[in-house]
Amino acid sequence: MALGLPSPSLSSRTPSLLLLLSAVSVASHPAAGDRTLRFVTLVYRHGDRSPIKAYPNDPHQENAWPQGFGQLSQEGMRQHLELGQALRRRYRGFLDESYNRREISVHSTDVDRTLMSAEANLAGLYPPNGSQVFNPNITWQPIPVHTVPHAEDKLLSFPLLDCPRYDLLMNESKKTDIYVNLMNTSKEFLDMVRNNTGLKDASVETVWSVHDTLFCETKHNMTLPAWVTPDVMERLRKLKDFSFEFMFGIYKREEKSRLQGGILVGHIVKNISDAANLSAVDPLKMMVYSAHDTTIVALQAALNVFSGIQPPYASCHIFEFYVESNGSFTVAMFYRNETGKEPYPVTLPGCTQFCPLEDFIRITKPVVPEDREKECQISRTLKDTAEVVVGLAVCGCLLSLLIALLFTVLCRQRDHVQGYRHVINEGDERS
Ligand code: PT3
Repeated sequence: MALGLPSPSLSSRTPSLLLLLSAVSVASHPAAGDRTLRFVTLVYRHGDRSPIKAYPNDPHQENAWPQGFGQLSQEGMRQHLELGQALRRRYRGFLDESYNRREISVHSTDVDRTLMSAEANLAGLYPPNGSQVFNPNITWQPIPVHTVPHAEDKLLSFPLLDCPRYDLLMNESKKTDIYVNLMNTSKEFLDMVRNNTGLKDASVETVWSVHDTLFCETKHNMTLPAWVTPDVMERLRKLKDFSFEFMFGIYKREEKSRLQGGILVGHIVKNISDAANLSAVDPLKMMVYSAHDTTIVALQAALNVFSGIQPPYASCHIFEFYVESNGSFTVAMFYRNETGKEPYPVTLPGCTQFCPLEDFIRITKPVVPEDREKECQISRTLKDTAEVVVGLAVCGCLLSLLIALLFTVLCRQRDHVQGYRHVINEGDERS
């Protein structure tokens, strides 16, 4: 089972990718050194799934999939079971051997594939032993996975919508050179995709879905139509990776993050800061979020550590919070994007691998919104204000002209009426 190694992406890579790739390949074991692991946060993508949808001319429609669209496959279940087992190995001695409801809290988006992935993962992390075996025929025990309805989810379902300021930033992103160039160089290709798929709309932003469908079909040994050559798949893959960067980066990454992944960063930083209270009895040791590729990208873009490549199935971004031997606190990040390999260390730009907590908070502060709802409103820029002033002035002039015209007409009418009476009066006098 391969989760896929990073490969070059479209845009020029940020220094963070270099840091990520040049980093030491073996992660520090949580128990290593003089530091003590205190709290862990995991954000993972669900496992292998069926496609979200088919394109109109697709020979494989929904009935080609055992559970229909968007569902976790058995391969996806195995991927998460394996991740859970790897986490059990990594955190042996930190987590209790038996499930302890006080030490772990698991949250998922309200989607079948993420809920099921969390369950498969927990089966690997907490196989029951001793008194927790409730049925000798199954090496599994139920463990709660919390969720909120999609419409109320403001933490894990990205991109978060209903944000006019974000919409504006996305429109402005379409004016960037990188986007315009890509549009121009992809025009013929997108026309070809549109013709073959029967889609009305196949743009740089929407074509990821065609790649997604074809990718799932390939993974599940389905025959692809003749137009889908390896070159076509490669171009679709690049466009799909670009669409992730486009959503959360490329232009005004920091501001986009304040409206998107920065919310999750703020939440994680808050939980880590709470874990710094060493006098807590039965402290929470692990917070787990089961989510999507977009969740990991939004998070990594906010942290400025996104490599530009779609996170593979069951990939996992790890935050480890330590108490150092001198009593200070540090945060270390890791990214597991390949089955069977230790997670890669990820360094927050501007900090060290074991980043002092206060530096971690200071560096991430610019992407954590204070009041997202307010920031989502479109603020009046100086240009907007000037436009409003000019508009008002023009309206004012027009109104004055209208009043002046009205006044003149009224005066003339009055003169006319008075003149007529005068003639009558004159006539009366004469008679
Ligand atoms: O595969 O991780 C993924 C996707 O995020 C998927 O889970 C999803 O929800 N896509 C949204 C399609 C509109």
